[in-house]
Amino acid sequence: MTDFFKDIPTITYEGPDSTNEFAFKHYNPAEQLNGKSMQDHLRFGVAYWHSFAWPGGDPFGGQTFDRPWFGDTMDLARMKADVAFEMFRILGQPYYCWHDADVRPEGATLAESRSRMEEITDYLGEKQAASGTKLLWGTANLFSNRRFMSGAATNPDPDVFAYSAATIKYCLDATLKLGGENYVLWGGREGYETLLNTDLARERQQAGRMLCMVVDYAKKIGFDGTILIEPKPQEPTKHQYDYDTATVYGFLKDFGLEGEVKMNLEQGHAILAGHSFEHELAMAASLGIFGSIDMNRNDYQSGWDTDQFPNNVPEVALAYYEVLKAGGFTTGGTNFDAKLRRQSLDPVDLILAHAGAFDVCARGFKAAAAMLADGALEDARTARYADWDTPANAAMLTSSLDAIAARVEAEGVDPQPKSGRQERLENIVNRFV
Ligand code: XUL
Ligand code: CO
Repeated sequence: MTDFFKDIPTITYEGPDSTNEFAFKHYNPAEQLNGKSMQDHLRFGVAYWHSFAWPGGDPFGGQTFDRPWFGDTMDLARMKADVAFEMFRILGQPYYCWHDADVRPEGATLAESRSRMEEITDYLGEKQAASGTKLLWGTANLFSNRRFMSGAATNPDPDVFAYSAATIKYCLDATLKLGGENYVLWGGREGYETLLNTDLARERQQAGRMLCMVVDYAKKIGFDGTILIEPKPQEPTKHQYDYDTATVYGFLKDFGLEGEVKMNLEQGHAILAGHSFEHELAMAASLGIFGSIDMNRNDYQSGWDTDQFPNNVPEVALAYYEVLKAGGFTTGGTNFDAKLRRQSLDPVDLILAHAGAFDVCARGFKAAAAMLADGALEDARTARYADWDTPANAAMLTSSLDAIAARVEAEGVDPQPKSGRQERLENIVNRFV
């Protein structure tokens, strides 16, 4: 036991009328909806990195957080784990996620980094078993150390490719050992700063081969979780290859991996790509590659990846609407890849940021489920395309330009514009949020 969160009570559900700061008002983990508990629908996960490894820096200043476990010894890594699992107990969320670099200090050599990973995952495994908290996903940090400054798999230096492969291998081993339900690849440095020094075709090939080897190795060791790619258009690189869902799908198709790899979609990354979050979710679902979400938002004015906790129920509702239409989560979940603002110094800020985010998501999720059950939106969408259901119209898609042209003239086809009814549909959404 540490005393980091001393005097902070366990957060439980008290209902929408509660004014207790330390209570859920909307997230009742046990509440049943469509035959499943809210806990099982939402599958909340806490990100180790922003909550326990991030010092509060920004481009103009360093550490603001004073955390007793900051440092690079294994004893401090164990203290960090103790505090993390104390927060998990207070919040009661079912999952957490890590990068290797978050949970233990890097060693002087790859072998030492790997053996430290084995040591800390023994400890994390004991803590998981004692608490019931599970690993939603593991991932390798292939972007912080200066060796990765020119990329990991896409690096011009084959030694960095090799180092990256070896790092992913031990991170996959660690994820399997801890029963992780997914493995994530976010290509933070897989991109370029300037085309003047970049061979795009070669780098894309290297990234594709690395991903094939990841999929092969996961199968070899019997990892039956989902391999996920997390797209982001830029930042830290000027251009990142995993730009958005549609771009990643083209990449997966090229390497024959579209049936092997799914997407971990992040709200803030969707915004950076010039999309809405629901666009990315709907696109992934339509391509059969929806996997999991990072539910952290960006500030719409600052234009960079601010990783804030969600607080906009209508936005979250539209996101979960797409998640529900895709059939909900299987191995995926709702990870909060979210960090406090650097002025939010207190331990209690960390707890209540998450508790509030759980409530925002629960409200959004319930609104989404109600919109889907109501059916008015889906009925309107179906009606909009109904003319395609007639045999003559459906046959057009396997016809030819000249045959269609002949029919247009013979039948005097004369399209009559119809309203898209956008405001009426937005009014329907407003009934639920
Ligand atoms: C970076 C980001 C990462 C990934 C995991 O923007 O979202 O934290 O989620 O590497
Ligand atoms: Co993320």
